[in-house]
Amino acid sequence: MSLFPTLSNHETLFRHYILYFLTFPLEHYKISGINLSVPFNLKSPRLFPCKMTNSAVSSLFRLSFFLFTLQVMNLGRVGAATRFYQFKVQTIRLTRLCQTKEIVTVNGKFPGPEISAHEDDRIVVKVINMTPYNTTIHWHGIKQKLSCWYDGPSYITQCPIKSGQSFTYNFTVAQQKGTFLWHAHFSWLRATVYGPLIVYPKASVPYPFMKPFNEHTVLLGEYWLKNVVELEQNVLESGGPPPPADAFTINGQPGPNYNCSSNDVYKIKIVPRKTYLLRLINAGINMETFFTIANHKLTIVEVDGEYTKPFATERVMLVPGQTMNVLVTADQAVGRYSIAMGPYESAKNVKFQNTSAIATFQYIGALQNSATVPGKLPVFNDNIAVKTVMDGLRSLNVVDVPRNIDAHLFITIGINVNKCNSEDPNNKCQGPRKGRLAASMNNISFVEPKVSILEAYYKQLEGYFTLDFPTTPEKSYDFVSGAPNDIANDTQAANGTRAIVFEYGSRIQIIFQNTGTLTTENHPIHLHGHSFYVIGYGTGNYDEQTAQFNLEDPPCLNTIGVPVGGWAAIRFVANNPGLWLLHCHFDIHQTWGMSTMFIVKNGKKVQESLPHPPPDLPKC
Ligand SMILES: [Cu+2]
Repeated sequence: MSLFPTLSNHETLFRHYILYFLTFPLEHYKISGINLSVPFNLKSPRLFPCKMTNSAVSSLFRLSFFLFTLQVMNLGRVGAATRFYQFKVQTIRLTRLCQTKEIVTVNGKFPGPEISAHEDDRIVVKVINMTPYNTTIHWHGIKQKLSCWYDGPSYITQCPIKSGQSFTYNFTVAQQKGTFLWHAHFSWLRATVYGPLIVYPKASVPYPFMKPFNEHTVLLGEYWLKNVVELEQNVLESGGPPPPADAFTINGQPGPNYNCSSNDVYKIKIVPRKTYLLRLINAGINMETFFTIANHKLTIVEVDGEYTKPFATERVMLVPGQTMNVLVTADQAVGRYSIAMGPYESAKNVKFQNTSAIATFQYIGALQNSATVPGKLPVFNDNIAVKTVMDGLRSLNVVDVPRNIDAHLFITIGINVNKCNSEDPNNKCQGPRKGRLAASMNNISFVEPKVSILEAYYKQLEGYFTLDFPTTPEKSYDFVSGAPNDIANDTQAANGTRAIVFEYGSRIQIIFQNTGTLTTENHPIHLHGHSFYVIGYGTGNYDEQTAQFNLEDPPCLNTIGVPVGGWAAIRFVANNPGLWLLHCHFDIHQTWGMSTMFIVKNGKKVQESLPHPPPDLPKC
């Protein structure tokens, strides 16, 4: 919940002054025994005594100059406001699926509260950790231009906020608008610690499509009855696969297909013949999911906070971390229609939740007890349904895709089975062939450090990470059908906390290649700090000779579902100095090591350089 209403420019400026006075050393403003640090006395004539010393005049001059500077700075952000929020991370007791259990929430809400802003606004969120766990918050899809310190992934850009501590995130949504999400970025806490982050266009700037009658945010989630932090620890310890979620949820509600849930149904009430904008957000943990509304067309108009050419479809697939705006017109007979969410599982021999979450798309005027028209989801492994939607994604306008490339990367992504080195194989090596499951990029399994890597990089501390992440896999083989050494059982990954360094402004192309080391699978790869153009994708091994690229109007995303047993090509300009995580947005794959880090060096100018760390940055 917003602590303050939207602030006008004047109010924002005044708050800046107050914040300044509250944070600047007070002794700077002691003049002739009068303490200027009390900002509310500023307008009092008694503030300026008759007898003023030289130092008093000097201090007043400095003060006036500072206030003037602030005014000038603020003029540079005409129309932008500052939105203040307070996030109390706290546990509550929640009943779902016949059981009451403790879950971690923000402000006691599940799903969490909405943050809303307009393009170019500043967002300030004080996060207070009242739980026994570590936590951080990541603002998924927000580029954090020059504010890498506030990006959020624990042990990457910051140490976690420990129990009882707080940290204030402070960033702008510069040149960004659309649907995003915020979520915890520690262990699997984001299973319940997530919420929408909606950035509206600037006042008086319309959507590039028909103005909807109303908007609704639809958060897709996965719900576990077990404590998710312990769940992650147990899975890691066992070396085996994770258990599936106990339910899918739509805005926190599983719907009537689950036990004890016939009343736990989210409803969207709609006026016949009107058109609605649904802001779909996949906040799931380990599953990609299909989404449909019975008998209604979904017209995609935005993905990952970027407008797309309108594309009408009966169903969509969202990978975890992905957002999608769709228009839906209530053009059917007055009644009740299912909103359905179900699994897309492209891996083989994997246990997964196969019961759909159901919500209701309910026309005003529908009879209370009328039957709900069922929705039709694709079968769980319908790769064609996924490709059909992907083929329909095009940027609204012709976009500026980098044509000349400074750095070509080829990154394999896949699951590994590491050899069991434990003396307790029955408990510690529950993966296939009595090995331990792992995941990797270029066959290197990311080892999470216990320090903030960004801080280590900034302070030039040695020994915490290396700069040798390879730009191509160290072994070349038939990625889709073979193992690294072409020997059926060699599926071992190397370990490391490695980064790759880019000069400021580098134009980068990455081919992500799925491997079949254990099983091929669609992986949702997410890049922090940048969006990227998805210029091509296909099945099988990437082949430069036959690959076809769209350099005119490819979609601009921050999370790409790399096709199962296939590849995807992206391009972007590394123009945001700092250290950015690239990882699979299945938490289990991230836990197993499917991550790496990009360092973008400072440019030549101040506005191309990473600022100093904030003073309240948590310590490890
Ligand atoms: Cu993955």
